[in-house]
Amino acid sequence: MLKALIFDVDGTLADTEAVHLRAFNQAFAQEGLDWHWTLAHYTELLAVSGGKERMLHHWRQVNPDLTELDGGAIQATVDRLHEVKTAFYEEAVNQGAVAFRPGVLALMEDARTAGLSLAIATTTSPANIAALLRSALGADWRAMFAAIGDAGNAPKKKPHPQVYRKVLAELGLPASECLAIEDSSNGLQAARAAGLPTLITPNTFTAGHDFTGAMRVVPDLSSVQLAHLREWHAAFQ
Ligand code: XBP
Ligand code: MG
Repeated sequence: MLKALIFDVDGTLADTEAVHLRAFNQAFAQEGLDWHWTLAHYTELLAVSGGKERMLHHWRQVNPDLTELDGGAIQATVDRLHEVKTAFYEEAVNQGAVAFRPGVLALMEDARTAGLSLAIATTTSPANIAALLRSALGADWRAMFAAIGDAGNAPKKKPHPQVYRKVLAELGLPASECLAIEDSSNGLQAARAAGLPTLITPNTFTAGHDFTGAMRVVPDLSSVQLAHLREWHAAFQ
């Protein structure tokens, strides 16, 4: 029986990646770097989950000799860039740059009314989650979620299943009684490796990903009702 919905954040709750991209480029400019990520390049870079990991990956691409630098100095630079990027992202979200994707809010409300638990499983930073969910759900957003896994408490990024395993442990439920809702191949792999049936709602950044193994792929949640999820979930077991 379906008892909990576990939502990814970036790309699933909201189309955030264009806002992340702008924030990365603003951080590079502010910190005096000549890096500038185009939309096409960023779409490729999304194969690397996590903002810090993504910047380090890019740095290694543009400077193959990076390993000769001091590891501590590299990490300090990436941490600083990420701090600046997060501030730009938060500011944009606070100014209303992103809204929930169609159907997300209605499904959350129906699930809660029916007594299901809601949870979050994301690789993104806690500050980003708070900014988005505060703007979409209001000041009391935290009380709506039984568990939140994020970059702060699950450092191994998707496709590693750590964040989903952590959320399942906090929910106290077996994976078979939960459903993950994701937008990307890395997210799908993480959820499946944790044993979770997974519904995919792709977006422009992830439309070309491989979704083999998904419970179902739908364009968005606008025509997905809780009754559908219960039916698909029961048939997938
Ligand atoms: C999303 C991400 C995140 C964001 C940036 O993946 O990879 O890294 O792009 O956020 P998912 P941070 O939706 O699978 O969780 O800069 O805070 O890492
Ligand atoms: Mg995502």
